[in-house]
Amino acid sequence: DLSLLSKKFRGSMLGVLTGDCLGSPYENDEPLSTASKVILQKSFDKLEGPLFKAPVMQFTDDSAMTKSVVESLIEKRGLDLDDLSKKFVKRYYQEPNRGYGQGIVTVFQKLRGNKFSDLMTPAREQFNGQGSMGNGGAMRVAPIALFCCNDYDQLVNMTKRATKLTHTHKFGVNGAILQAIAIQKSLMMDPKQALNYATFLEDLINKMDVIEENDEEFLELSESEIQPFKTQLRIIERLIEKSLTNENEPHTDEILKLLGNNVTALHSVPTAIFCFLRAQYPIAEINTENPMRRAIQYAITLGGDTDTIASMAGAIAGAYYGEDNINAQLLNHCEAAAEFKELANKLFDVVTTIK
Ligand code: R7I
Ligand code: MG
Ligand code: MG
Repeated sequence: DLSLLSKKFRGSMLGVLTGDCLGSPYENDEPLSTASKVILQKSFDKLEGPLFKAPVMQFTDDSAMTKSVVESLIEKRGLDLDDLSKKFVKRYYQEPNRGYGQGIVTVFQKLRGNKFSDLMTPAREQFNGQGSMGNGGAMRVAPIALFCCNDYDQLVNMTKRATKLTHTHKFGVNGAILQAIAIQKSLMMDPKQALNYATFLEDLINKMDVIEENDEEFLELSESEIQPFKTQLRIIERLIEKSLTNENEPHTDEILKLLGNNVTALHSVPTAIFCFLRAQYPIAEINTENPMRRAIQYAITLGGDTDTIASMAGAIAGAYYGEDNINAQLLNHCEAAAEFKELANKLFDVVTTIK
């Protein structure tokens, strides 16, 4: 169904943008208190209501880098690392104050310094040669997941290559792959059929089991150390199970202790997937019938890297539900919403002509 698929493209791209715009004012906050959750609820209600005059909410590096990825995929009709790295760097120097990660700026400086003659070394040199484990690869991966559509091998391959321009640490790369798989999987599902969280997670677990290969040099380590993303996915399953039995709904403290809410991929990508899956069901102190809004709003209440976790949850939710679940009034309050919609349409055209 091409019309549904195009709605899902727009849903995912606008999910990235709205999650980022809505989440960024709360970045680095503590998990929200009950009083702050009431304020957040009212602010969402106002933004979704008619005739609300408010300054447009600005996007951050998450959307800026996503924009470079989608523009490059459209122009080059595929992944062109030379073009993509130039777009990242150019956009950074045009608008350096979009809240970029502390470390990634060094990569941009080195790429500009070597005039893009060596695309891979700057990222490898990050953090004393271990590479960045930040969530910057994951936060910008949505257009790649949409581009690859239903081609799984292409998705894994392209995500690895695009991520390694800035993030070479295994956790940074595998986190981006996990986020990409979650989006692609959501894109291919029928939103009218009930989503079984256990089946959804089981598939991700099986895929991460292969991706996080058991390396001989790590034989001394436990499974959670060798396959950390797989381990986190199992934790998500337990947390949702527990929350649905109601008697002992896990507290935010417990969720954060287990999943995390910081700028590392390992402690943010699984959290975003958790928010998406948990938000299919009602959540205390969040009043909305819309599970996509619920996912974004819930991600923000967890505090920490709110723009990125809300944006990644939005990307998955948008790929699943499509643009119909994004409030039109709300979009008027998000910078560049019309442009993101247009880019989603162009990407959709490219994908449908190639495939
Ligand atoms: O991953 P990255 O692009 O940052 C994205 C985050 C998102 O939350 C955005 O919204 C924005 O706020 O930043 O940028 P990096 O600088 O590569 O990684 C982000 C941060 O993760 C770094 O500044 C470090 O604090 C931390 N980090 C590490 N710390 C120690 N050792 C990443 N890798 C390492 C590491 O190997
Ligand atoms: Mg940001
Ligand atoms: Mg962030």
